[in-house]
Amino acid sequence: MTIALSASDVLVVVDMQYDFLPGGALGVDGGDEIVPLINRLAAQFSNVVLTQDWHPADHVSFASQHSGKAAFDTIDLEYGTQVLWPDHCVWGTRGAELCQDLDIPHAQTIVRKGYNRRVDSYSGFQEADRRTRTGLAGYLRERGLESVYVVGLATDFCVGWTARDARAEGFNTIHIEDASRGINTNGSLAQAIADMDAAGVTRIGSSQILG
Ligand code: VGL
Ligand code: ZN
Repeated sequence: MTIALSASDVLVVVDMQYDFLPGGALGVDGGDEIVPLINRLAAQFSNVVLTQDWHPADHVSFASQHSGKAAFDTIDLEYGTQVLWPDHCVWGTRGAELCQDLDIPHAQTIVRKGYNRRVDSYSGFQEADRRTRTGLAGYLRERGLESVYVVGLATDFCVGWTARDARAEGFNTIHIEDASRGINTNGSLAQAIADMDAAGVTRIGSSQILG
């Protein structure tokens, strides 16, 4: 059975940037494989929003900023445990650019996140301090959008956190599982799926939209 999409549905395409594609600074296995699928899905939606991970060169989430630390180590910051990453999505660099093979000319807005040096932001809705808002929830509400479909990279970080926050904001939230790929560090992928389930995020496959 396929889902009939309506004008109050929005597709949120998370972080489809060169640094998250194979060969990028934080390349996600299979990240390139989902581009054509996301294009086909996006064609079915009248509303599409993109997110873009967007960091200053000295961002707190970069292992390079913490002596003695390596990528994928964790540290404790004021707002909680932070995974340390290779430098990625530095604003103004090619790695931060959205993949040119995305074919979504009708995308309506791009939400950047992670631009505050001291706070990471996996979620498209709010930063890791769980207080600083990006404005996305207000944007969706003002546009009368009610159901949020989430795809992109990476399932266990930016996709998962964006989906959970969408649900927490009261949106009907659907993760299209085969249109996202995970990083999977220290069991993060299974954890993210469990967390989304617990939060009330619905999980579907793209065939439920594309037939
Ligand atoms: C992401 C790690 C660091 C993501 C962003 O897009 O999932 N992951 N920054
Ligand atoms: Zn990042």
